[in-house]
Amino acid sequence: MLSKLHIFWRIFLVFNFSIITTVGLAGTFLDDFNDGDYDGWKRSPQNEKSNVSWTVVKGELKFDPKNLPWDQAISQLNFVGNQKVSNVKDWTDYDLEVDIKHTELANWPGGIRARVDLDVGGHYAVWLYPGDNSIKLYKNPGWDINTGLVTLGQNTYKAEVEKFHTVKLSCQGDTIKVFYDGKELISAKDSEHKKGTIALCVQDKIVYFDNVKVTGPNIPNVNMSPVISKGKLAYVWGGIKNKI
Ligand SMILES: [Ca+2]
Repeated sequence: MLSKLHIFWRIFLVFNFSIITTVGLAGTFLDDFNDGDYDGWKRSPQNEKSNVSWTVVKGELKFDPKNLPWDQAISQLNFVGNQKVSNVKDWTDYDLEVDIKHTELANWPGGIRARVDLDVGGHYAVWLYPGDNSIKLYKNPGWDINTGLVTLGQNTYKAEVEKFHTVKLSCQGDTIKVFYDGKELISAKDSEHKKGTIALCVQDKIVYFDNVKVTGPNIPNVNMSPVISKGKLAYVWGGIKNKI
């Protein structure tokens, strides 16, 4: 039989271990959706109530346009924060990396956004065009991609379906860069959008997103999908109880 003090210390250590593994590296925000939800993410005002779906399937975030016409399907999911993250409006200089899997060699699967202004929707965006192997960096003053879009740069890339590839949008001061699988493809200078949150954006194709990672000096150290899931924690608790 273990004493009450031993039991206390065992429980204390388990909780500390879970907190340490959840926090991770300094200045890094992570969401790998392995906890089965997308807590903290919210749809943009554009088509906010349309019948497209954003769902977590086997630890990946899936967008399905549900065969709606593009102007009803187009949708964005912004990270707006939750009880763990409250400063998204102050995210200034950071790199956003997202794994993206396309399902067909066709245009209009969208891309990712950074420095999104949650009041009016202004942002920088990377859009991929698998139909013609091109990738573009845009800036845009509002939620709707077609309300004043300006192309800041473009390049070609080798599109591939049914496999994840990493897209990075780097915003450091007025230098905006785009990387694909670690290779720099676009570099531009622009100072219009200075801070704001991140977003995933799709027009009218099925797209999978995973491993959202943001790094920067004012980015909180948060893992939105903790290493020790509720199921595993219950297992650990069960193990402790059996030994008591
Ligand atoms: Ca995942």
